[in-house]
Amino acid sequence: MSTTTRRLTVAQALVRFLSVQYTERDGVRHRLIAGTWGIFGHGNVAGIGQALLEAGEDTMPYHQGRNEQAMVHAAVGYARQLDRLSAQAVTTSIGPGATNLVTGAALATINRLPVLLLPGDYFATRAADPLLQQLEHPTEADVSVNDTLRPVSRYFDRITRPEALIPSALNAMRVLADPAETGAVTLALPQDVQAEAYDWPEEFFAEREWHVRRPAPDPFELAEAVAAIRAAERPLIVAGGGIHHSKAEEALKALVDATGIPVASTQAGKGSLRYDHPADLGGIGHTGTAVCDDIARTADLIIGVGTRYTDFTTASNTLFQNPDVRFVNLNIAAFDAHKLAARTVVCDARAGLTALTEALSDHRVNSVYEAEYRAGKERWEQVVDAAFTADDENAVPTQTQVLGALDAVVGDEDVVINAAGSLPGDLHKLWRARSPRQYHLEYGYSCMGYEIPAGIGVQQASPDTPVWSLVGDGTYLMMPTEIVTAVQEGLPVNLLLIQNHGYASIGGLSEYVGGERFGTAYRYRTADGTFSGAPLPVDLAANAGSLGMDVLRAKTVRELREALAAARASDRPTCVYVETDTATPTAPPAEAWWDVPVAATASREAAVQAREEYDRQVADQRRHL
Ligand SMILES: Cc1ncc(C[n+]2csc(CCOP(=O)(O)OP(=O)(O)O)c2C)c(N)n1
Ligand SMILES: [Mg+2]
Repeated sequence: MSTTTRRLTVAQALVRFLSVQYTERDGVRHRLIAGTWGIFGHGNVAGIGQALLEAGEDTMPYHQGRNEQAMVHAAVGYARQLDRLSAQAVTTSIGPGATNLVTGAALATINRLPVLLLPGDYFATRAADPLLQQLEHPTEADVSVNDTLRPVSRYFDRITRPEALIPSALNAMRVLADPAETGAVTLALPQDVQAEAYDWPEEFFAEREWHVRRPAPDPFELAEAVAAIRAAERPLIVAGGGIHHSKAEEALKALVDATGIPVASTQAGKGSLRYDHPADLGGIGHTGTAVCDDIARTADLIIGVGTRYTDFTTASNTLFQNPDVRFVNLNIAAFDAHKLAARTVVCDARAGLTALTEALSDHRVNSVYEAEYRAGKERWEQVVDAAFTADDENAVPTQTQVLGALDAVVGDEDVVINAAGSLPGDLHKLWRARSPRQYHLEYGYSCMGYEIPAGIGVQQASPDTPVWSLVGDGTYLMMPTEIVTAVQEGLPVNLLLIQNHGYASIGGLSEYVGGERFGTAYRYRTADGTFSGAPLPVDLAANAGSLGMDVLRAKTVRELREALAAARASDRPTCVYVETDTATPTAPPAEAWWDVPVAATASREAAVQAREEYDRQVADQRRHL
């Protein structure tokens, strides 16, 4: 029996293959690779570039980016908005185009968000080495700069022969669609191989559906978890990003409504319950709310659902202070389920929460405990109100008042995106998440520059949803490039740009750890060699305007609210620019610690004192065994 074959280049075959891959979960189908971002150079211009051209927009939509890292951020934002059921690919030239992917790949892998990376690579034949941009390794001839993508990828292969694409492409799809393993997947493509023709079996191009599984809890593990919850006096759920990925928000609400167990959320998990649900205690940990951290300190059972327990969540292992505290972890990844010596339930979040609700339908926490956390939540609501509200509408807003103005303008479905600076802490403490996808904080990698490109990805995924990218001035300067992409694609992303002349967050941290704000302000260099002169005369609003955005400058609280409303109503990408009052403290202080080691010996007094404070705090650190 002869097999039918089709003669195509490796690049043409890959694009055709990618265009017919689908995910399926709960009976709903999505394109697994819905489009391809690309910046062309030698290494992909004649291979993947030609293949995309030949395939056409209907088969494989192409998006033009400005920076390779930013293209990955856009793809990550897209995948997160679609619960990881649809992803995008990113193609690059060899050398610098490829290594620009590394930061984006790390971000994707850490946050467990799928993206397919297709960097060009050196000639498999080595016919003309060294190529332009080739790193020649004197002792390991098969090393290329793309090997830097190995530790940040969940799957990596270099396609050095055409037929090797077949198993590798299938494995790439397996990993991208796997709810536990997903992240960045890299297929490095030597440029000569991309252009080489091969007779591909026709079956390679047949539609393929990748079922995104929802593993049910193991009966033994479930029974142990149920027993632990029944025995607990002060249980607390820690809701992580896994709840969103699994679309388990309603299942969480059902469990909470049945049992009265309160919910703390990580940065990735915020919005798992609506902010006004009586059991939603808001953010946990270093950037958490007072009520949440008080309950966490005294809880005897922590039920982690879809969380990685980062240091921000555990306050660097100083938060869970009850001597008898125990952990039950529901996680689809056994690796995370086993953290903090927990009882494990390795399963899909929705499946696990639904099973717990069934098993605990007759169980409710003590009413005294319920009254305690509800009262704490009401007190915290007043803290939020105080931080959001400005007494004088004609004054320059503080940063929390900027968030208050945004809070007054957004609807239930608006998406608010942020990743780094002082905003993540303020948002985690204060933001009132009204719907599951509203709070889009990338805090696995907390990568400055994620916000604007991610806004594009989110807007592509949800064309009718107002999208807000929140950035500080430092973040803006790091990666404003994709504004051009939003303009080109007609995506009405809103940019809220907060000018405070430097790294306010790191300045504050530096002061706390005895660093005296060294190197954190954007100021002129003075005669003594320090950056302590006047603020720099940069005009970031003009910069955003020069890249094609509409710009609204707001000087007061009132002007800001009006500008935000106008931006939201506009169908063009719009930047709302505001300078903030940094002298008036309106952000609530940290309720829990974060471990940033301080110099053990120093000649400057600030560091000596900071070390004394450090030694006091670190004494609370414990290992949960
Ligand atoms: C790519 C990257 N580089 C460095 C950091 C470390 N970092 C975290 S916040 C921050 C400063 C952010 O400044 P800005 O965006 O102006 O926000 P602000 O702190 O002023 O609120 C820095 C340098 C980071 N998170 N990401
Ligand atoms: Mg700043």
